[in-house]
Amino acid sequence: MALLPILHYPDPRLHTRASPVTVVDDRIRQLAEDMAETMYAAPGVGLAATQVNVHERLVVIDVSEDKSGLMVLINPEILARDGEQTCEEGCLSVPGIYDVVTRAERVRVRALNTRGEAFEFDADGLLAVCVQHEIDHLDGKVFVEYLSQLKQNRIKTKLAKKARITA
Ligand code: GNR
Ligand code: NI
Repeated sequence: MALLPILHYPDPRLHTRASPVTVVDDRIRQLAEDMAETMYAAPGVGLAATQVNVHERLVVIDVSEDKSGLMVLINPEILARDGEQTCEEGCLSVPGIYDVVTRAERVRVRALNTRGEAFEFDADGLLAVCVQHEIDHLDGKVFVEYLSQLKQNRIKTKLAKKARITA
């Protein structure tokens, strides 16, 4: 078990497009465990490998109140999306910043589990938001990129300043 350091926006490594996982082996299972531990410690409801500087398509999500709903999604894909919802989002890579983003209300998702088996599920509400937010990370996209350029610049300045005094 290990806590992994989380990259903070505007770190350019957050804009890396992750590669598909080719073999689901013990290395991937260990990474998933460490990412889950890191997500719970933060605490957060999701974490993409991109955020811990591993550029492979793996995310962990748990939107339950009691850590009972851990999902590990390997090579996740959105097969269908439906409707719209607007949710106030935050991100462990953009600490202290919260703003609203409009995304699909419902998504159908296909992924591999930690045994390398394909499975599909439907998500709505916060889980749907979280799946879309995490897949964006794997594509090198951070939620603040949905905000106006003015807001993005303010967030960059604020976090760059904070990084200077905490580094
Ligand atoms: O912990 C998180 N909370 C959250 C709230 C609303 C919308 C998305 C999220 S994901 C975030 C964790 C994170 O940064 N995952 O990449
Ligand atoms: Ni995030």
